[in-house]
Amino acid sequence: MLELHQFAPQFGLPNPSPFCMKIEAYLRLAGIEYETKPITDPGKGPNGKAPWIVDDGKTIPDSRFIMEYLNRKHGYPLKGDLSEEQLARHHALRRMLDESTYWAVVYERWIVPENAPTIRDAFFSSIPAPMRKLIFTVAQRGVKRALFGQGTGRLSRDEINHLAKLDIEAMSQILGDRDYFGGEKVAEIDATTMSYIASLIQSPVRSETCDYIKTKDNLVAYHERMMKEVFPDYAS
Ligand SMILES: N[C@@H](CCC(=O)N[C@@H](CS)C(=O)NCC(=O)O)C(=O)O
Repeated sequence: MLELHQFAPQFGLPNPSPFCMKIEAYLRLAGIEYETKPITDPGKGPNGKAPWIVDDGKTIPDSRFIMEYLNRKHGYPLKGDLSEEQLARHHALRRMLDESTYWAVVYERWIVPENAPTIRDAFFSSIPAPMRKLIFTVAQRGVKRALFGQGTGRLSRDEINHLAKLDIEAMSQILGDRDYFGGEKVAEIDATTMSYIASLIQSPVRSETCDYIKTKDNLVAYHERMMKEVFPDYAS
């Protein structure tokens, strides 16, 4: 059976990582059997990041390549009757979330001083308290470096939240009054959108972006619907 290597569930979410959650959502939506293999150190994975899968003796890291692989193997199970143009729009939306919104989530969780202890005590709970602070400081330094290299780390907190709120506004406009980002039927894009929306609505930390998304009635209703449909074992 396909193995999904990912972090353990946290914060009432199937996964604290939107990259991991979207693969699990995809597998459930596509009806592909899988088992989860909990990890604590993504550094031990094939490219040092979570998630990765092992399937038919092949190890595949990176949610983008995992989805491509599963699409090829299972005949694009979530394509429905979407046109090439619709699929291209979904591609652009997915990249916005993975390459833009994601970094605002990371910044708020790991760097903002009032938020970081929540993440420290959740992600490093197995490490005794005095040691935990030290290990977290080292991990946080790595995250800071990544944020600075990517560019988000060079912005102020207000600027970061401003940009993330534009992403939220775009998502809300795109969804409109439809049930799914795929349209009338659920589609591959919904695995990604639902994961980011869940990470923000059920965020373990407070931020302007998290407060803002809760003002978008269509995204809140979508979140509640999708959690019931895809992750009834986590829906509240
Ligand atoms: N492009 C990758 C990104 C995965 C990723 O950034 N995963 C994060 C968790 S949300 C991670 O493992 N980070 C560990 C690190 O960067 O050291 C994907 O789509 O799977």
